[in-house]
This record gives sequence, C-alpha cells and structure tokens, in this order.
Amino acid sequence: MKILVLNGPNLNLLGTREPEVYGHHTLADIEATCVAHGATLGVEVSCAQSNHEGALVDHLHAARGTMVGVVLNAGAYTHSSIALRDAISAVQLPVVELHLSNTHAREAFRHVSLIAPVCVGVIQGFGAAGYPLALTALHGHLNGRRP
Ligand code: CA2
Repeated sequence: MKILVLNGPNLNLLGTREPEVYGHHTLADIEATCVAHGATLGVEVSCAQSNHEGALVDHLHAARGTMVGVVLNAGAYTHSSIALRDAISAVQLPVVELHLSNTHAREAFRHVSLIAPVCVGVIQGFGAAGYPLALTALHGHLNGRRP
C-alpha cells in the first residue's frame, strides 16, 4: 500500500520564510515525518514537490496504478487550477486536500478551493501536524472507516 504526499508551489521554501504563517518545519522535516508516520500505519509513503502546475498533474497521473491515494497540498493552485481538479477527477484515487494554514481565516481569494469538491476530505489549519492527520484519515478512508 503506497500513498503519495504531493506538495505544490513555494512549499519547498518552508522553514525559511513566513514562519508565523507556515511554521518552522522544513519540507524535508515534513516528508520525513510522513514516511515515519506511514510506517506506523503499514503504508509506504512517497513524497514529491513541484512549483509547476503541469508537473503536479503529471505526478497525479503517475500515481494512478502505483498509489492507493494522495495527500495533496496544492498551494496557491488550490484556488486557481481547473487542470489539477480535472486530474484528481480523472485518476479516480482518493485525495485528501491539505493546508498548513486555515485558508478561511486568510484573504478572501483563499476561501475558494477548486479541488475540494473532488477530494474525499480537507485538513487545514494545524500546520505540519496536518500531514500525519491526513495520512491517518486517508488510511481510515481506504480501510472503509467513515466518520
Ligand atoms: O496553507 C497552506 O498550506 C497553503 O496551501 C500554502 C500556500 C497558499 O497559497 C495556500 O493558500 C495555502 C502558499 C505556500 C507558500 O509557502 C511558503 C513557504 C515559506 C515561505 C513562503 C511561502
């Protein structure tokens, strides 16, 4: 059982700027936590990050057939990308939308997610701790556990 943790634009800068919004953890810290947490769930976690919309679409396409689900922090593309939304629909994998910050407590343009309607759920506002939460939620979803 393999899960993809996919991060979008600018998340490679985590831990270097805006710690008051995004925290002090680096992307490498978060990815290591995801791999370790996946192991406690009996899941192999594979991590990827891109600043490019098309590359994120490619990662989602590649996940079909190799992964059982995806945790996706699409960054700013969350609010703008019909291409990402279509890719999530097309691959027919369960995707958990994740954000470090609570986007509803921020600027109005962050209140809309184009991808939320095609995701199985959304976790946001808990900083880096949201990633293991999302993995646990996705694992539960895959094992037929519903809230
Ligand atoms: O809260 C989140 O996880 C976001 O997906 C982060 C995106 C933002 O556009 C979304 O609305 C919410 C931005 C990521 C920017 O990451 C940075 C990290 C360090 C320094 C500067 C930006």
